[in-house]
Amino acid sequence: MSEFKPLVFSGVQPTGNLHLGNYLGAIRKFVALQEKNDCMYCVVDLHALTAQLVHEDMIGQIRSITAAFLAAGIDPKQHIVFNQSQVPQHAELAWIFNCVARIGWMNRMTQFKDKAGKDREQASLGLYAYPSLMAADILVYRATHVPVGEDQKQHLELTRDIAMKFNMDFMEKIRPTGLGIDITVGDEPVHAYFPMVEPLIDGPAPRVMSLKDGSKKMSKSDPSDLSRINLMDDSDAISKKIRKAKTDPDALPSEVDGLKGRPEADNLVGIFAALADKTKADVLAEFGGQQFSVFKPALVDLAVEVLAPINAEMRRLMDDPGHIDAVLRDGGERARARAEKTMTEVRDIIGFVR
Ligand code: AQP
Repeated sequence: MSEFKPLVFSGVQPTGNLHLGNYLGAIRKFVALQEKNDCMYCVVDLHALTAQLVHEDMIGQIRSITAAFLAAGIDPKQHIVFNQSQVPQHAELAWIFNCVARIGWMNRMTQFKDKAGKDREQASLGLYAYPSLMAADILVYRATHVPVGEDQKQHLELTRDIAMKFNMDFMEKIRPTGLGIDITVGDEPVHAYFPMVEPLIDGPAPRVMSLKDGSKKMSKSDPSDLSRINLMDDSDAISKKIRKAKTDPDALPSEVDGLKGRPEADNLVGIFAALADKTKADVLAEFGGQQFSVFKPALVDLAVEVLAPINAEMRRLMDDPGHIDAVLRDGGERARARAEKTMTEVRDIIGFVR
């Protein structure tokens, strides 16, 4: 793609209990990527205000997401772990991107439609502008790769559109600064300041569905706690939720094709495959022809085996909030230095007086 130095960036909102979807769709990928890449992982607390302004325990939620990052295996010394509000440059760049993005682009965002619901007039302006802040989160570090679940795909396409429009609109101003690089987008040569980010969505579980409804994604904000497995759930809760998970009366098929039209069965097999680091075909080779009464207990054992150590480490870390805060402060300081470098350049490109 480009000669931009590869940099991985991703964020998680402190909006409630982290669940298996967040873990399999995002956090586990964060851990895998840190081996070969420079990575920045952010608790995006400014985003948490978009759907609900007042949070009873914002500090606790931020610490809990940070604890999940660390418990899952992210190394905050080698990489950067921080919370978004410590780096005001995110909000500054988001304002500039609000002026780059077009209303027509924002109107197409399906997550806004889902989250705003029927009473759109009552949704916050922040919820509407959320993708523009997300683009700023990524591009304020000129990050190149973003591991996310499938639900974020459209926002990353918008991030590319914003980067492209900024690059094109300011092309003549970027060139004399010597800050840009030549990239090719399609067949077009572009003198770019911002890279075209690559979403990293593939993985065994890009979209984990609700345990109560196989057509809805597993979500922190689902009112039913039985719809999700939380990283803080103990083994009894995990067992209860999997036992109560919606299924159909048929036995599991022997081939992946047989999962078509059976969203709940497909979801449970997908979760098993992701937790076991196997394919769905492997799982069906083992459980094809078996009833859920056999499959569910095996899934409970596997989920507890994978999640119990993370759960225990999260609890241990949460007992030492001073340590978590120190990690965030250190990460925030390093992130601010990087973000300020970009913003100094962006201010120069735009032509603000220093
Ligand atoms: N069900 C899911 N399957 C796979 N990946 C998922 N992610 C979220 N849900 C699933 C991924 O987790 C990362 C962090 O998500 P987030 O908290 O920043 O926002 P979200 O996507 O809005 O997650 P939730 O759980 O649905 O939260 P609420 O209910 O607050 O909106 C992202 O990479 C996301 O793709």
